[in-house]
Amino acid sequence: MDSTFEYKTDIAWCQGCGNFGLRKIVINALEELEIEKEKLVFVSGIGQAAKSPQYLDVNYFNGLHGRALPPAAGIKAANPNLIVVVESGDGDMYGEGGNHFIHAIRRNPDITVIVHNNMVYGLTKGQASPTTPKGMKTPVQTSGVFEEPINPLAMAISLDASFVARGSVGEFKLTKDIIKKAITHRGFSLVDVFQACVTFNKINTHAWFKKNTYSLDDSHDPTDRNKAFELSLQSSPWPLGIFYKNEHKPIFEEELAVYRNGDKTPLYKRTRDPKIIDSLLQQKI
Ligand SMILES: Cc1ncc(C[n+]2csc(CCOP(=O)(O)OP(=O)(O)O)c2C)c(N)n1
Ligand code: SF4
Repeated sequence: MDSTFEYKTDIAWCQGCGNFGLRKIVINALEELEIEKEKLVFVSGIGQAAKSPQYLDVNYFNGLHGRALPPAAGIKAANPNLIVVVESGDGDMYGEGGNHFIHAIRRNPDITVIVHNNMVYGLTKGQASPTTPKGMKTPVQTSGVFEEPINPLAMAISLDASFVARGSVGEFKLTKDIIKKAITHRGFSLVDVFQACVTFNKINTHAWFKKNTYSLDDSHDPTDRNKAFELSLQSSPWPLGIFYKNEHKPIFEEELAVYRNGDKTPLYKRTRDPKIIDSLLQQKI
């Protein structure tokens, strides 16, 4: 069945790329949530993953490399009635966009961030990204990566991000359910999704992700931050599921003066009283 979110166009991804699987998962999650298209905005940066919104039938803003989060938070602040979803690669989000990642978590806008984590820079031909495993040889790191990779989940939990999860393209239902919960969660939601770059990462393949991951069971309480942090440090096998949730954090846009009285009228529908600005200017003269 055709989806209302599926944009039928040529797709510039290699055959077998994990981006296709995640595209399908995202489309299914949106369908099942019965989201009204008019209320949905996607935001992305630069990279293979960041092309994702171009292949969906959605409103989207395509920003500069690493710069998806500031416009996403801005869009949500300009109209809190919108559902804002960011799609990004590990290089775009944790490398070029690393600083924005940290500060967006601190601010806690009500946006969902889905990171296609293929552990390399795919678009620029396989150089190491911040999540490339130590020792991997790449066209640039020809003797192997000698730096430690970052751990985005541990980082997010340490910053008390309000929703932190990991999915995998090989786990369709699990990842779709996580994305649905992330979108309906109020606050900054991170969903890091393992996926293969079949062309430039010959180590972390579809089969490797399948073999080296397991799903958290219901005994994990996602409000237990210490346990979530402990789980985020696990690798080989890497846990999948919702690690951490904090439903008690103030939401960035709701703290802004214009919305503090509970009125969510978007900024474009408000009329400004020039007298207020005049009186403010007069006070400064
Ligand atoms: C500031 C800046 N630095 C570098 C680049 C070049 N560049 C474009 S895409 C890309 C890699 C993207 O990797 P990732 O975000 O992991 O996405 P993928 O292509 O793997 O999906 C790089 C380095 C750029 N466009 N802008
Ligand atoms: S280079 Fe890698 S990330 Fe890019 S489309 Fe091909 S398989 Fe996907």
